[in-house]
Amino acid sequence: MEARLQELKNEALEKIQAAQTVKELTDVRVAYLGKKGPITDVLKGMGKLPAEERPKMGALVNEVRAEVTESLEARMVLLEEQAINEKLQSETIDISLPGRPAKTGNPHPLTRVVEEIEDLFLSMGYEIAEGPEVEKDYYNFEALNLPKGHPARDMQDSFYITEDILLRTHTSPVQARTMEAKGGEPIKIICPGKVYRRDNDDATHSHQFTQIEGLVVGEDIRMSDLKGTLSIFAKKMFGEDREIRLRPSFFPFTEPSVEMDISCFKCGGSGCNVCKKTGWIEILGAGMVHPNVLEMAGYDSKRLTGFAFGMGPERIAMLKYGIEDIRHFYTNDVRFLTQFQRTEL
Ligand code: FA5
Repeated sequence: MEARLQELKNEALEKIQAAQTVKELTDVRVAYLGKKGPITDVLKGMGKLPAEERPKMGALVNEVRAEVTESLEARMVLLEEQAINEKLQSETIDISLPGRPAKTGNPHPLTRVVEEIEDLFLSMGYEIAEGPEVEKDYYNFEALNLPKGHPARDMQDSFYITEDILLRTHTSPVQARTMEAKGGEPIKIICPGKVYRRDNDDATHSHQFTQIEGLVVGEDIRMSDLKGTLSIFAKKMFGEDREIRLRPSFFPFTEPSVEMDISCFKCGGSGCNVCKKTGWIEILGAGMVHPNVLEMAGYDSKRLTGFAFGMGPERIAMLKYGIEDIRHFYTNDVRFLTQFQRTEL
């Protein structure tokens, strides 16, 4: 029995050293030390030995078990370490691979143009004023010299909510509100915001669009001030070479009224598809604030005068960036939006 034990021990130690993986080693452990293994069998057979031999044999079995267990554990530490190293090697990250660029958002092109215009006027000392989009008929029309039944109301088809409340059709009511609030004091504001008209949507018209209004009221404010201001605006937005021209027009809230054209930034004035062969592009409406409007808001029109202008940033953005359809601003197609990266505006 002693010889058998010695033989089993040598066999086990040999197989332990031969095991190359954690799995193989585990199999060796189960084979030699498990419940059905040969060493356990020897233990079970001890009952047949004479009583005086049993302690000696018991000690020997324990010694063999201890030696095999110790050798198993030592080998296990080695093989586990080896397995970890192999895993680390095979899973090495190649840090020389280029990273995947993260997708970043951009401000909407229209927001950028509105902010560009705001920044320009803020740099000229204007303040930003805001007003409600759901507006009283009084501020949208009456306070702007457009009493009920005035034919010029037809120029701006309106969404009425009640007889006296409507979605504002332009940003000019903010003029009227600001003048009323200022109580006769000088004013220098721009009013950006959304407006609504019952226009049929097409490439250049939207039922909801943005406007930026400008209003300056003070002593000795003249048409030449308006022209100078609009000229700076045109050059900053469309390039230093831009010329402007003012054409007579009609708005009930300004007198005289004008429409401003800029010399075509594409052909420089010789005629092309952008300016429809005229050399000029219409940009905005403007004029000297009508004395009735000043008086209705409590201003002394003999002492103070003012100019006002109103523009549509969608049309300006379309011209500036060659966008052929106003509906692109509102359909949120990422293929359109991603063309306007931060650096391009
Ligand atoms: C006005 O709304 C005047 N309140 C502007 C004004 C202010 C004149 C102060 C004088 C003094 P008009 O209806 O022309 O004017 O509109 C101004 C601009 O809004 C137009 O030049 C155009 O750029 C834009 N616009 C008008 N209708 C639409 C529409 N349906 N879709 C997109 N833009 C529009």
